[in-house]
Amino acid sequence: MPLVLHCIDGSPPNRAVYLCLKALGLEATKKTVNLFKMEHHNPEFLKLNPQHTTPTLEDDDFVIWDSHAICCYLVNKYAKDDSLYPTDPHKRAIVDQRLHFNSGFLFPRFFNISFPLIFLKCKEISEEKQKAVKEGFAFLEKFLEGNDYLAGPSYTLADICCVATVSTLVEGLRCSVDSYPNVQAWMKRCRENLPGYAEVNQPGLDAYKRAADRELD
Ligand SMILES: N[C@@H](CCC(=O)N[C@@H](CS)C(=O)NCC(=O)O)C(=O)O
Repeated sequence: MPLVLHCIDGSPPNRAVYLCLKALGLEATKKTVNLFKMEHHNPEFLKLNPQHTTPTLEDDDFVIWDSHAICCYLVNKYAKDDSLYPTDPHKRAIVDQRLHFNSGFLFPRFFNISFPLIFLKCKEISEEKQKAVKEGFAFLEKFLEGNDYLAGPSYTLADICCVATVSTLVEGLRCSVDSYPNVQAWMKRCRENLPGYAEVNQPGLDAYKRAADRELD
C-alpha cells in the first residue's frame, strides 16, 4: 500500500487530504509540487495528472486527483468504519452535497481571491469577491443549524474538506466570521477534534498566511 501524494502544504485541498489521511490513520509519502516553480507543468507530473492540479494521489499504479475524490477513495478503500463517509444513502447524500458545495461554490470563491493575490500580486480584494465569500459563510451557518458538524452530530469528510477552505479564508485571507456564530463554533470544534488538525492543517495554513500577509500588509 505505498501511497504517494503530490502536494503543496499551503493549499486548502491538499490539507483536506492530509486531514483525511490522519483521520484514517494512514501514511503517505509526500512529494512537493512547487506551483511557484511551475512544477505542476513538468512532463512527469502531467503524465500522472493532465489537469495539473494538486493534490494528486498515487496508490500503486492507480492515480486519482481532486481532493474530494481522493478523500472518498481513501475512505472507500481503507476505512475501518463508515463514520467519515456514511454508507446510509441519505446520510451519504448530505455529505456529498457538502463536498460538492466546497468544490463548486466555496473553493472557487477562495480561489478568485487567492490566485490573483498570491500569483499575480493583485492586492485589491473587491467588495464583490468579499460578498461572494460571505454568501458561502451564510450557507454554512444554515447547514450548521442544530448540528455540531456539517452533516450531523459527528465529523465527516464534509467537515474535513470544508474546514481546510474556511480556515484559509478566515486566517489566511482575513475574511471575518464574526457574524456567523455557528461557523465560529464549528471551526473551534474542528480545530479541537479533527485528528491531526494542529499537525497537518495548521502549518500549511500558517505558511499560506505568511504569503498572503506579504501582499495584504
Ligand atoms: N477541486 C480541486 C482543486 C485543486 C486545485 O485547484 N489545486 C490548486 C492548488 S490550491 C492547484 O494545484 N492549481 C494548479 C493548477 O490548477 O494548475 C481539488 O479539490 O483538488
